[in-house]
Amino acid sequence: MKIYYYDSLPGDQREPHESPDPLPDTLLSDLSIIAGHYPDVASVDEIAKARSYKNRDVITVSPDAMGDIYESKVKMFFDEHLHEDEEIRYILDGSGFFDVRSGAPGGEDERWVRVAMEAGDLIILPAGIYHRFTTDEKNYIKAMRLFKDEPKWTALNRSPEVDANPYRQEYITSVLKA
Ligand code: KMT
Ligand code: NI
Repeated sequence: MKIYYYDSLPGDQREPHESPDPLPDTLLSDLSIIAGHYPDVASVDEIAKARSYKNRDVITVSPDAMGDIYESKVKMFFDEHLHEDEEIRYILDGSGFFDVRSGAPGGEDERWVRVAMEAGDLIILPAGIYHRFTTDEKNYIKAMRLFKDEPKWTALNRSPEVDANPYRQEYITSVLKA
């Protein structure tokens, strides 16, 4: 796992886009994100149990697995969005990027932070954080998606209305303290 500021320069979203700007050490905890390497599924089972997760599925995002809809799916995952639940992803194979928002919402210092994930990496994004996902230039990732009960991963794309969503407001008040 590697974490850095996204450079926001033109170019395909699947390129690394690594900015040289140094990242604050406390970045992940400031955003209330948990991320790390979990060597086996048994260690993921433990965290899932501790957080009362009961269900999971496995998704493969690749042209082979998805066929013609691959490009449109990848573009859709890259639309900035939030969820009303935590998003837990465990990478089983391949690699990809989760981008998360840092800085004051709508402020000049608001920037994308890119989390480059590969097999064995796990990320927990809190409810209400704006984020997006893309495959990298290898165009292949296999990930486990964990959820508490029913799959509840409706993506709410960024808009003034979603800014006012109670889960977004809770994240802003309790985590960003903005
Ligand atoms: C998401 O929420 O954007 C996804 O689940 C993407 C697929 S998981 C690698
Ligand atoms: Ni998401």
